[in-house]
Formats: sequence, C-alpha cells, structure tokens
Amino acid sequence: MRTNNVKAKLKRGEVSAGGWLSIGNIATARLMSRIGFDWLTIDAEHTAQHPELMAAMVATVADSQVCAPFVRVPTNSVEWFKWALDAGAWGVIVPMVNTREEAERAVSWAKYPPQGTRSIGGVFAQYGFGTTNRSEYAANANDEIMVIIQIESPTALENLEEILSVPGIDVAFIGPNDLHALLGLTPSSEGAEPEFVAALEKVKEVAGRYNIPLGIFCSNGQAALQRTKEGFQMVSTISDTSCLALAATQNLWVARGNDIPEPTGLY
Ligand code: 3PY
Ligand code: MG
Repeated sequence: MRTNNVKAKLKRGEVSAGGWLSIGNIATARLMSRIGFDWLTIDAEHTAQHPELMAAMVATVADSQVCAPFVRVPTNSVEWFKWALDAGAWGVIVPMVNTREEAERAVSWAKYPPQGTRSIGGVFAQYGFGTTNRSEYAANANDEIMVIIQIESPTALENLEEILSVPGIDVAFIGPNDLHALLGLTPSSEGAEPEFVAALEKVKEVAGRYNIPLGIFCSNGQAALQRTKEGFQMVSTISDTSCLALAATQNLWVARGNDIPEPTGLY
C-alpha cells in the first residue's frame, strides 16, 4: 500500500504544492494529475459534483501514481466523507469548520473505529492507495488519511484553540475568500488588509502551538511561493479553471497584438 507522501512531507516541515479541480471532468483530472502537483483537490463544494464522477476523478488522480487525490466535501456531513474516502481519496478538505464540535465530527467521519465512526464497506478505497488488499487498507487508513479543515470565518478564529486542539486534525487550511467576505472585506485569495493579515497571524500562532501545518488557497504560483515564505506548507497553486481562462485570455490578446489584461475575477 502506498503511504501518504503529502502527510509525510508536511510532518517533515516541507512544502506540498497542489492544485484545484473545479471542473467536474475526468479528462481534466487525468491531465492535471500528470503535471507534477503533489496533490489535487476535487472540489465538491463550489462545483455541483456528482458522487460517481467524483469517484472516477479520485481514481484517475490516484492511478497517476504521482499525485494524491483529495476531495473538498460540500458540507461537513457524513455522506460525502463516505463517498470520497470509499472512492480512494487520501483525505478530505472540510469547509467552514467553526467550532470544536464540528472539528470533532469531521475527524470522526474520516476515521475508522476506535478513533472515529467511519463505516467499513466498499471495495475501491484501497485502490486509491495502489493496492487491492482490503485488510492492509483498513489497518492503515486512519494513519494515512488526512483531515484538512478550513478556517475561513471570524467564528473559527474565535474558537481556534478549541478547534485546533482536536486530535486528528492534519492541516489548518485557510479559505481566503470566505475569510475576507466574513471579515467584511472584498473577497480575494490574496490581500494585505490589516484585519486579514492579523487573522492569518492568529491562525499561524495557534496552529504552531498545536504543531498543525498551515494550508491556504492561492490564486497563482507566485502567490503560493510567497505563502510558503510566510510559513504555509500546503499551498494550492492554481485551479483548472484558472489555467484555462488565463491561458485562453493571454493567447487571444497576444494574437490580437494587445496588452494582456489583468485577471478580472475568481476562476
Ligand atoms: C476560500 O477562498 O474561501 C476557499 O475556500 C478556497 O477555495
Ligand atoms: Mg471557502
């Protein structure tokens, strides 16, 4: 069975650079998973995903053997945890975790007993880790599977100690757009507003005390590089939709002999 090299890298204090799959499509997942990203997140929060398509995308990413499949579940509810993990995902990214109870719930659904309440079943979870050996998977899943919780609200900031002290949390992953919006700022993946910067500093400080690596969504590779310099280890560098929109725009404008415009929004 393969071991979760993303988790291992983070534990060693190294950076793990990934990407975001916002398009529900196997061909895109196949292409992106052969580029060299350490991991890809199949987004089921802001993409109206079908569970079967998500499962096929997880399998495609896992079968690349060079890229870890994660799923961002749409909400902190048990169904998508089951579907994602039983499809072979190496971890779940859980949006909007605001309380200790919500963090405990996420860990519980992701871990087999005795650490959690994940139900045993399905035949493809182990395929995600490159083996057909169900028992080996069952014995190691709790150690390998990652629970990545999103910190993206002032409520989460208030409850940070209670949230990050929950055993089994692998990464505190900032959602910068929601965090901006809920702080009353213009949504953005980057930003130097004092409230936003102070929020990041607070997460850094508390996560550091609990030895939890930090992650963050970034709009491009430059921004991701900057975040790694600030101590973020799990950085999403680009999404499939951004790749498409930015490259298409750039080439169209170049062909017309025009200056390339600034990106106009979130992709
Ligand atoms: C956010 O920016 O709010 C995210 O959740 C990243 O997609
Ligand atoms: Mg968000």
